[in-house]
This record gives sequence, C-alpha cells and structure tokens, in this order.
Amino acid sequence: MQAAVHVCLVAVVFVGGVFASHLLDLSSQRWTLSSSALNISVRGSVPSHVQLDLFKAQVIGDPYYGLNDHNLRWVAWNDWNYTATIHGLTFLLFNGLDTFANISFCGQHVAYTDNQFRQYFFNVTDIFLSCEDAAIPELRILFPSAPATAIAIANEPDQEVWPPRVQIGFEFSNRHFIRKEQSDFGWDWGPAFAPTGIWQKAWVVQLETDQEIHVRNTLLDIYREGQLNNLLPDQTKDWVLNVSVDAVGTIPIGSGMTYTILDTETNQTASSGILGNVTNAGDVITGTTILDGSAYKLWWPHNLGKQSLYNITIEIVSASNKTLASVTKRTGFRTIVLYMGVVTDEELAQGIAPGNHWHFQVNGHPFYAKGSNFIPPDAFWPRVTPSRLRQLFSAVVSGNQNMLRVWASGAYSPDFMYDLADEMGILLWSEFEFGDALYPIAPSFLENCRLEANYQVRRVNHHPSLAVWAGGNELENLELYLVNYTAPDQYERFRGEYETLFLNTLLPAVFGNSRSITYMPSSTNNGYSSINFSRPIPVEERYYNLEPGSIYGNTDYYNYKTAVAFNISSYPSGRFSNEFGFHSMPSVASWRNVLSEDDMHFNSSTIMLRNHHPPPGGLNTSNFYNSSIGMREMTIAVEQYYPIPNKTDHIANFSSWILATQIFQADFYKSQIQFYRVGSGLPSRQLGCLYWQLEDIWQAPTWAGIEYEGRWKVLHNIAREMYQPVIVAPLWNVTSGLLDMYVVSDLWAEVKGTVTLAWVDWNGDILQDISAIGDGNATAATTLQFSVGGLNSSLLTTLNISSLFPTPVGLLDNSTTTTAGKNSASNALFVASLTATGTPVNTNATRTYTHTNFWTPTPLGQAALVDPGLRVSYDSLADVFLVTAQIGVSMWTWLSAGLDDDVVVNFEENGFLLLRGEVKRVKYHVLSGVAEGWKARVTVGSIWDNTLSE
Ligand code: BMA
Repeated sequence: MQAAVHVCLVAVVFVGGVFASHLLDLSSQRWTLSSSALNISVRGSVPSHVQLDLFKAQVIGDPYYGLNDHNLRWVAWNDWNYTATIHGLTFLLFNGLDTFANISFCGQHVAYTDNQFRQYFFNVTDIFLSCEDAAIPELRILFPSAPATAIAIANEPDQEVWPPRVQIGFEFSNRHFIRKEQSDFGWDWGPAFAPTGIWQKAWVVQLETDQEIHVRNTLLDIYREGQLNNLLPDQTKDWVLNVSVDAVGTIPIGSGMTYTILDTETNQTASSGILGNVTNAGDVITGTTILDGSAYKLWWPHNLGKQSLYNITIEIVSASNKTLASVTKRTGFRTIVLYMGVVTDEELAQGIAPGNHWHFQVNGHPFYAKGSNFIPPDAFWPRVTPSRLRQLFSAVVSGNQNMLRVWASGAYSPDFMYDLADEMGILLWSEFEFGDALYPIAPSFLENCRLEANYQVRRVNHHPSLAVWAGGNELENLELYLVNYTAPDQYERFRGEYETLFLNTLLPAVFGNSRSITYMPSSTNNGYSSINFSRPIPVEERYYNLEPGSIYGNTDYYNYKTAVAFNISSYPSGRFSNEFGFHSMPSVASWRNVLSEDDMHFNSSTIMLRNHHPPPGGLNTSNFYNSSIGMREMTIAVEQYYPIPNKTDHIANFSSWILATQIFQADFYKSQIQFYRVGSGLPSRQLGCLYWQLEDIWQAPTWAGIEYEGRWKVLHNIAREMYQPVIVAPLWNVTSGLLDMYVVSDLWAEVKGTVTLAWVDWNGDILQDISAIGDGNATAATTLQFSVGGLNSSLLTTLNISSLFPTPVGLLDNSTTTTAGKNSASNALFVASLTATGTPVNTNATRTYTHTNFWTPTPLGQAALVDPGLRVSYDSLADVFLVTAQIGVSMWTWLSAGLDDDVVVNFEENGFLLLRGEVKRVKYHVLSGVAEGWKARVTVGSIWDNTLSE
C-alpha cells in the first residue's frame, strides 16, 4: 500500500509536474457531472454550475430561453455529483461550494458543507494514504438539491416559525433557512434556478513538510490612529496598518512578518519594515505597524480625485529567517465613514433640520453619493467575467455614478469586482447576504453566519472601494414593520432575534476585524440612537423612536400609483435615498434573444411570466406572481403621460410600447433624482441618491437601467445626465402651482454661472406672449445669474404656473384637457439652459459645466407635438453621430442600432431634448457584435413617433 502511494506521487511530481507550486488548480482537472437517478453523465467544470454544464453538454437548452426557468425546475430538484480523479496531498481548499455538499475522497467521507459563502479546507492526507485504490483516488462532491434541503430543514422538529406574511417567498420557499444566494430561489426581477456546483475556485494544496504553509485569506486594515468604526477619524493622525493572515498548515512558532509597500504609479517602494505585536495562533498570524500619516497619496472615488493604489506585500518569515509565504494585496489609503452623528447646534443654525446625519465622508469630506443598486449580473456567477464587469463598471463611471449599493440577497462580490472598483473609483456599499426575511437564531445557524461574515470581511477589507457593511436589506423598515403589523404582541421577541443575528453576531465580525469600516445592521434605517465603544455591542439602533420634526435616516420609496409619479410631495424627505424605482421593458433587441416570434408582443405569456412584479405578497408557501398587475402598471403609466402607441406593424408597436415604458421610467427617476439632489441645500441636507437598479440579471420587465446584454435603457442615459456635477432642476409643486427652479452642485467649491430660461412652442419658436418668468418682470427668454455654494443647491427663481396657464394641468384623464391655441399649456415647453464655471473636486483648473433641462405644463400625451424632422448621420472623421431636429422640438430623442445588425452599442447621450436646428454630436461604444456597416443603419426617433400609426 505504502509503495503504491510512493509510485503514484513520484509519477505525479515528475510526469505532471503539478505539485511544483504546491497548488493544483482543480479547474484543470477532468470533471464528470452526473445524476444516477436521471441517468445523466456529462463533462463537468470548475468553477461552474450544474445548469451551465448541462447546457454545454446539450442536455438542456439555454436556461434563459423562453420559459426554461420554469421548464428546468427538475434540475434544481435533483441531486448532482461532481467527480474527478485527483492525487491529493494534503489539503483540499474550496473558495465556494454552492450550497450543500457531501464531500468524499477515495470513497471515504470528508465533510458536509452547508454555506455557499464560506471558504472550506480539509486535510485529506490520511484518507489518501489509506486509499484502497490509490491509482484512481476519486474526489466526489454530491450536491443534494438546495430547494429540497431547505424544505427538509424547515420541517425539522422544533424549527422556528414566524408570523404570517413576514417571510417574503418566491418560487422556491424557505430560503431564509439556508446560506445560499437568496435570489437563487426567485426574486421580483429574476429567475429561480437554484443553481448548484463548485461555483468558485478550488485547489489541492500540497504541503510537503510541516514547515510549509499556504495563505488562504488575508486581512489588511488601514486606518487613522485612534479611529473607531462608524465615527469620524482625525485626518491628521498617522496610519495604522493591521495585518492578519489565515493559513492552511501550521505557522511555525517564532514566525514573524515583514511588509513592503509599493507605489503602483511610480513602481517605487514607499516603505518597508517588520510588523510588530505579532501573535501567532497557528492557523492565523497577526501584526501591526504605524505608517507616516502624510506619506501616502490618498485614494478617492473617481469624480473626487485620483485612485492612488499601493501594493502591500507581506512575508511570513520563520525564526530562522526563511520566507514561508508571501502575499501581495493591492490597496489604497483612504478613510470612509457612513456618518450618523447628531446634528449639532452649529449645523442647526445653518438651517439643517434636527435629528441625525446619514451620509458618507471620504478622507474627512462629506460628498454626494450618486449611483444605483447592483444585483447579481447573472443567475450563474461562474459566467460573470472580469471583462463583463469592466464593461458594466465603465457604464457606471460614464454614468457619473460614484457609488453602487451591492444589494444583500445576491452574493458577496468577487475579488475582481472590488479590484475593478478600486481602479475605477467606484465605492461599493457592501451587504451581508440577508434580505426581506427574518432569520433563525439556532446556535448552529448563527455560528455558520459568523464564520461566513468573518471570512468575507477579512477577504475584502483591504479594498479602498469598500464603503460600508450593512447586515442586510430591508430588515428594519420592512421585516420588523411587518411583524409589528401582523403580530404586534411578538414584536419584542422578533426584534430581539433580529439583534441576535445582526447586532450580536455580524457586528463583531466587522468590528473585530476592521477599524476602518462602518457597520449598520440593515440597509434602510434611522441610524443609531447611541454608540459607545465601552459596551460589548457599541451600537444601539434608533428604529422608529423619532422626534417629530427631526430627520434621521435613509429612504426606500416605491409607489406604483403612477398618478402621483410627478408629485414631489409624495417623495420621502430623508438624509439619503438608497432605493426607489419603477419597472420598464427591455428592448426588442434583448427580447428577441430569448423569445420566439410568437411571443414578441407586449403581453405575451412568456413576457407576463417573466414579470415578477408584484411579488407574491409575503406568503411563505405561495409561488406565483400576479404578473398582470405589473404589466398593467407600466401600461397605465404610459397611457397617463405619453402618446399611446398604436402601430399596425406588430414589432413596431411592440418596440414603441417598450420605449414608452422606458421613457416613463426615466422621467420618474429624473423627477426623483432632481428632488433628492436639491435636498443637499434644504434642511434635510440630503447627500445621496442610489436608484433601484443598475442592471439586469436576465431579459425581463424590471427596474434596471442596463439590459442583460449591456444595452442602456433610457434610464441609464437620463441618470447620467442628472448625475452631472452641476444641474438645473425644476421642482413642480402640484398643490401651490409653483415651479421652483434650482441649481444644484456637488462640487466642493462655489460655482457661478447663468441660466437662460425660455418658453418655446413645439415648432421651436420662442413664445413671446408668455412673459411671466419669476416675479413677472422678466421677458420670455431671460438669463439669470446664479452662484451656488459647495455641495449645495440654490433657488434660481419661481414660476407661477397656475397664473400662466389657468387651465388645470395634470394627468390625461379628460378632466384636464387644455384649450388649443398658441399659448395653451399643450403648446408650451419650458427650457432652462445652464452654463457655469467651477472647479472639479481636488483639482485646480476650472471647467465649464453645461446642462439643459425642460418642463412641460401638460403631459406629453396631451401636448400638440409636431414632427421634429429628425435626421441622423455618421461623421466618420470625427467618429460621432450627428443628430438634428430640422422642423421642430424633439422630445426623448432616441438613437438605436438597426435590429438586423447583431451589434450591441450604447450611445453616450440618448433620450435627449433637441431644440429646432440644434446639432447633437453623439459618441458611442460598441460592446459586442461585428456587423459591417451598422453605422449607416442607425435610426433616430422621438416620442412624436409614438403618435404615428406606421
Ligand atoms: C426593494 C429591493 C429589492 C426589490 C426591489 C424592487 O424591495 O430591496 O428587494 O427587488 O425593491 O421591488
């Protein structure tokens, strides 16, 4: 037996050479995926998911096609084996097993795992040495069905139960019992595939002597001396570098650590030395040092400065000075705090409403967070590649977004995602994967969560893009609210359970590993009522203990009653908006990748079944969506505000309806983004706006601004416009009939400039007759000067709309028909054009900012629109598209690549206003597709086209 093992090892070392680095990447092995019950055996891969491997082997069709999300449920209900022959000494190391996994080696049990988000490693030396059949030592990982296992756990005796309607369930129920991506069981924007498999990288780690170790995870924590989580640090202090390395194998007694810091820009060593205060627990070694507080360039989000990055190399060195392991992490020097402190008397005197702050400060500076919510970009993470994410993040940067909230209930972001965010200057508000449910507090469940959080916090803490940790999504504002609503007598109990997991278990995972990052137990909250680091759990939540007249936390706002969509008094007034939205349809180009010709119409059954809004209403056992409500909401919104498409050609009609839903979505978000940004200068001192949601997980009617294939919906373009540093923003008060014109700037220094205001008709002529701008003394086209302070808004002027247009304005419900004629509301468009000079944050050179915005006193569906005479041509010298409106004003001007061209292209500006005679030069980005000559086939349309029948 022993001899056989030796032969085998020698053969591996010399023939395969695979142990030269002591690491065998398991993705290089030949894997088999099989199910004996189904009599399926195909080639498997690592990292992968069962559905991807079955698709590759042509056992199933494209999981995203048609109704395959329904038809392929059998995959999720079955158990699957991944097997490979490996010559394994001494450890198996898995960065992720999704989700339940029975691991055996040479026919012997190794382990059972039950958490998709943990890293696991096992010493299999003894099994390998005693392997009966050493020639073919088989590694077998049996993945039992996740949905079936979740049901089995739910049915265990004495299992916890919650009041009715608290656990938000989707297609597969009981997600809250298992540590798996919660949206794998369905969500209101995504499919339910419950994928399974070795979804992350895996290795055989061979340690030949007991002096050898392998680094499996590294924590770097960089903070200002004296800094405490959630509190503002002193920016004049030195930096502290804390290092903690997790190893496979035993770190020899007497080992120490050295560090070298390399400036990645200059390639020069910035400093190096030996870490002090070393403690060695055998499997983890920690050490620390102080670094000069002003010797390092700061890292900033992309619109606030440079993304200076440093490589820190840590070497673990034995007592005899032998390097045992070396690890390099790219990091940056910055402080970031989500500040929830009390509004001071001085701030009250400045006009800030009492209560608490709720905003981010980077390197000691408050800034306006502009961005959106990130959901899993694919139902199958193994096919999310760095290049796909780079493309998505390029859209984020070009969309003027500096922060993404990486929503809980997906998966923890891969390292390459943080790396990209570090490079591109995108802050990632990160969340533990718990959401829209209450979770068990059984000790084994809590321990599982603790280990998961500990691993994830340590893994990503060095990334300067990490902005904050939140325990989960919508736990206080929704879940505890629901308990209080359905079972008020049990509220105290469930709030206590919530604190057991989210304060007593997850908070120490953050505070115990990191001094640099803020933690809050749930995404939408009213902050803390007290914080005191002499308590074991320093944070005490405020919940709904609110003083009337005070403003506290962040807001989450959804309203599907579209009649009030543009009524600003329906929007929440808080310190920060972290979610709001409405769904729209993806483009025809997206749909035709997954729909048959028969299904290419607005309410086709496949589209209806892919509309998961509204969700099943929190009924744990229910597994259906009332999609017709979601489809109707989009339809009603279009009917209320825009020309109603009615074309004879069914694809043209489909396309017009799609665009109309996208225009409503963009219009609604625009109205809210303006409102929240104006708040930076109001008592709410509102400093953040993250809309729901950045991108799609598949092709479906959702809240996304970017479609699955990467195409920008109207929303992404309009958000890009509204997230520019300096904007002019009309806020319409339905009740008073006043239109307040604001200038908003999120630059840090004063901005000065002019705004030209004019009423024009749809032909583009100035309406000389409507002269009442502001106090009524101004002329029809008038230029006003403004100055707005840093990170502020200022009121430019107020227009009394009801005196200009005595006829009521509002929805298209017949009661509001305006009289025809040149000066009627239906013939008027208010245009505001801003030109300003300002200094971009952290630069010296001044820059010119421009923005043109508009407002109409009547919905466009009621406006006397004319054919704007749009033309588009491609200017090959300048490599831009030129768009003009030759006859009239073009609203929601929309460029698109021809449908026959298999090209995915985004136009840098789209969905814009074009005044008569104006020429817009539009740049573009091709994401994929090689169609020759597509540029000549680009078309341009506008909302006016939706009035046509052809
Ligand atoms: C909020 C989010 C998500 C959801 C979205 C749209 O509730 O947190 O859970 O997908 O709204 O409904």
